[in-house]
Amino acid sequence: MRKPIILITGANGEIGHGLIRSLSQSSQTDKMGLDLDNLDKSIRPHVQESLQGNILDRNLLERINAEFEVSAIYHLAAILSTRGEFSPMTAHDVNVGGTINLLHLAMEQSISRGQPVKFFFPSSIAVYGMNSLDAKNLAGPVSEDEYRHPETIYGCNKLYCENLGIYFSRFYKRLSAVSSHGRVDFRSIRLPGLISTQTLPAGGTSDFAPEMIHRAAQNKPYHCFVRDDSTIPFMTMEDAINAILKLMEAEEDSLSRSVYNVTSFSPSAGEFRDKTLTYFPEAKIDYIINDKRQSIVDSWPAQVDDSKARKDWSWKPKHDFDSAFENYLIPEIKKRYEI
Ligand code: AKB
Repeated sequence: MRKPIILITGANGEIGHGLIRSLSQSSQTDKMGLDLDNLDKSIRPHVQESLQGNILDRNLLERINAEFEVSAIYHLAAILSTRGEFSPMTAHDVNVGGTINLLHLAMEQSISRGQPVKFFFPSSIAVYGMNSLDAKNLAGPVSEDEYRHPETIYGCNKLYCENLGIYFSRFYKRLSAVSSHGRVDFRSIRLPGLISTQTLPAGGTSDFAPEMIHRAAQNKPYHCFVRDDSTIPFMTMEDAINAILKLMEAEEDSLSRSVYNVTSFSPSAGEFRDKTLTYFPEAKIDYIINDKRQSIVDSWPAQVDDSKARKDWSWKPKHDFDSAFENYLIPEIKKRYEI
């Protein structure tokens, strides 16, 4: 008999750390953490299986298919927007090749188990492209079906993988005699910039906000790489994990779509700086603009419309900008740096 598990890829990542801890409290099913590197010791107690490997290694995925019964996949492994721009071909291989491999695993598992496999895919505000600052500033909250013109390989990959997931869940091998409709229960959230207190961001373009807070907490100077008026949607990692779990627990017939926006607040970089200074008045935060990374942030919407998530699966952030700092970011980051 194969061992029942929930599979989390990118387990060592920012979302992986928080999600694995939450899943260990919310689900009785054993968890498998899969990552390119050995699992961090901080998350090992929260998984029953850990595997070091590459999501591009089909033999590895075949081994998982043979030895385990996978009821759900949280596919978090990805190369983010800034890092992807230095190596678009590698980003495509990992972000798209890895995702189609995991979707194929989900389909194989569903066929062999005779039950649907739930599949969470973290998409991103990077799928949007506002094509000018005027368009961005005039657009207002952007809904899921607007401005889907990504300007990074990461955004292109995420938008394509959203459609891959919909294909696998609704149209897979549509000329076959037997329909595979519904075998893969694909669900996705276009995540905004995320602020985690437990992990440092790696390779993203929204990293300026979390980097600023972590550097201030360590009393280290920070050179913000975007202008002070740069505005994109953000949320705390705590709210992101809550949103992911809430979407995955929602009744399938309550969902009007496969891909949803969520957001909590959209402060400018300058407002992040001012708020950070109220808690760390000695912090040294200035601006050394990286024009290339600035152009990426300028292509992303200032706000997104998350009314469909609120309507379909009762999404509601726990934190607004003020409470995020007061009740989550500052207390948790002071614990992390023993301040
Ligand atoms: C990035 O900056 O690339 C990510 C994202 C906004 O999806 N954090």
